[in-house]
Amino acid sequence: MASSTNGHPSHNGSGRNGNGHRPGRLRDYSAWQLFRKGLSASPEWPRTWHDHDLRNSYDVVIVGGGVHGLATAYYLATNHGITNVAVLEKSYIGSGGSGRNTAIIRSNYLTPEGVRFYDRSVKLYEHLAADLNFNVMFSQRGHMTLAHNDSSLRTMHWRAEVNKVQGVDSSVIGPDEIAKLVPFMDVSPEARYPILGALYHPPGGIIRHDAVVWGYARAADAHGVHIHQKTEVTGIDVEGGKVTGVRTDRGRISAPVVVNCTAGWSSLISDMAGVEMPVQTFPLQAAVTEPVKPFLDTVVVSGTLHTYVSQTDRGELVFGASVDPFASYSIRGSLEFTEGLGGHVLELMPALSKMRLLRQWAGLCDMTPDYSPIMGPTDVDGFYVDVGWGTYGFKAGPVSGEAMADCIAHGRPPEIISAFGIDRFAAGRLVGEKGAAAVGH
Ligand code: PYC
Repeated sequence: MASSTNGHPSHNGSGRNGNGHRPGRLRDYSAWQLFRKGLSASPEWPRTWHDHDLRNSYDVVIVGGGVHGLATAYYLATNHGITNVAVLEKSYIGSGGSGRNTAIIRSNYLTPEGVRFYDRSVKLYEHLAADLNFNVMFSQRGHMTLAHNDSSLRTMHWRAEVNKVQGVDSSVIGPDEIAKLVPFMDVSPEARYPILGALYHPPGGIIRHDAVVWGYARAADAHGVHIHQKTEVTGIDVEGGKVTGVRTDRGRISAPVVVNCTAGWSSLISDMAGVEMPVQTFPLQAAVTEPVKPFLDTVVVSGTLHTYVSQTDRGELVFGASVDPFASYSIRGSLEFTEGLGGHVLELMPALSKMRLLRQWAGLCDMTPDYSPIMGPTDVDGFYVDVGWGTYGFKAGPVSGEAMADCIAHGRPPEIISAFGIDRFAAGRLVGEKGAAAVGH
């Protein structure tokens, strides 16, 4: 059951989607029945998605089997009836950024374009479990960004005002209120980095990121989309300024529409179509502790201390930091990260000094010059991009899928992504979202 700790609505996975379609039938099972069925092939419990032979041609080929690619396929099918769609994933679905993030959902951005866009994503996430008939465990437990100095407090006020104008619940609160929400945090004026206030955003929270990927995959598959895992794109064919198909390590596919929904490899895939991207790729590391009793029911972010922390429903603390200070495609963890993280987290929450880290991981972040994504058509007819997500990609999955599907179906970007076109860099119409980053970059 999706949880809600602060009165915001959340939904479990019992409903049908907007078209009355129920992707997969699951009954209530006891733990023992679940275990038995998990180990046996049961006709009552069908495969979540299927393997297919590669067709010679599809109407739309989506490169990248993460939340963006799968959501785009799902909304193409459900909102526009376009089902002759292939999602190509070089590894397994969710193996990239969608499985390598800290699962934070929020819409307290800095620009009106950004706030509207991410707010639509929060709204879609609120109904996603019901739409997909899959429990994505969205917990709207509130999101708090701490200000430790006057300039960040000023930015928090700025964001709160922009958020309110766009109808997003977000306000600046003081140390007393912070102490009530997170009782064990050191809000004393004697702290090395005293907390002057925070931007508090009640609808923000965390989600089960794998479940979002699996839910979209199952629902897209149920609508006839072909999900091809272990299928690497090796080239994109363009003739006379028009995309004609892709080459893969399993053969060639003709397609009038190809969509780049990759993260980490977005500039390499776009290069194959001859489209240059103003993107640089940086690793972002994160870590998780052993589980402990629930004590933290808010997401806490400190830009000054380069860290953010939340507690999962299983009790683990999930920590993240800034992106690594060098461009790289490496997803190896580093000792520098762990040491820095430990020092910073303990400044905020000294009581955690005895907790043990269990694991750490890294994802790849494609950073654009203005920290906003690049979405929509390109100069190559039929070649679309949904890339450049920096550290904001996972939270944008549903709205990106919905908007990209609309863009492909109508051949032009819908209003909600019109500010994020690739032409904005040459035109100087940047959408600066650096000030809304969880931590400094
Ligand atoms: O923007 O909330 C965020 C975020 C957290 C981790 C990476 N990005």
